[in-house]
Amino acid sequence: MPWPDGWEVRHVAETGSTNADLIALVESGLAGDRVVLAADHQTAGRGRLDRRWEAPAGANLLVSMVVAPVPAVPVVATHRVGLAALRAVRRFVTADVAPTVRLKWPNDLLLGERKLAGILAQRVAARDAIVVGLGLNVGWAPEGAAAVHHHAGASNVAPAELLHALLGELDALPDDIGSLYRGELVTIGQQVRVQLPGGAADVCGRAVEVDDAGRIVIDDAGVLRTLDVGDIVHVRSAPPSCC
Ligand code: BT5
Repeated sequence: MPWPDGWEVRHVAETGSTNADLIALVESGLAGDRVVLAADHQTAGRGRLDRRWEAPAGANLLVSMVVAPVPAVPVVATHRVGLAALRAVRRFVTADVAPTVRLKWPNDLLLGERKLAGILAQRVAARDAIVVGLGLNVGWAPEGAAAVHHHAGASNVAPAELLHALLGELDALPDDIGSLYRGELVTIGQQVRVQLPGGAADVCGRAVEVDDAGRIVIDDAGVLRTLDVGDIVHVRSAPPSCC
């Protein structure tokens, strides 16, 4: 099946990280907007904050794409990929499960309460471009995470089918995705604990909104805290103090 119009999908069997490779290609002028790099296997898949992204060879979708020029609000590039991935996944899972596929701030896809996909966006030095990488569990998930296969009914889904759907969904998104993104965020309205990088104390409270710059606003006992990075733990029942 040909890729949706205008997309150039390059494929490698194995590499360290598709994000690292695509950044190098953009830096050398060898990849522009709408170039996509997919790998069957990554030996050094990157998560955020120097964490690792794991997947056995051939099981999952491991893909990076170039967004150029950088949007006025750069984080919108990540939101678009998250929304498109969510819509693509919903096409393949059973109807009872589809509504439980949601976004978690800042960049995760959840199925129920389990992580289904993660996104890592990186600015390309000296170029007006961002590389957005997506790891989506299709055939395999680590302990405690979710994979599309387990919820896809009888038929098996290939990672390439999900990529095909994702690129189509990206093109189908409207220019302004603000309300769509917020509407799919399971985090809003929840009692949360936000773990900050660098060992700062956790922030606890109710997630009240995501602002136009993509930052999350936490109501911490009446004091609003606006955060642009962090890992969220959703705290289901609201105890007097969640930290
Ligand atoms: C992310 O980081 O969720 C971003 C992951 C981005 C991966 C893609 S794959 C294609 C492209 N090329 C790359 O090199 N990277 C991108 P973060 O929120 O930091 O989550 C990482 C954490 O999720 C790890 O520390 C593990 O605890 C967990 N994890 C690792 N592999 C996982 C998986 N397959 N499914 C669910 N959780 C996973």
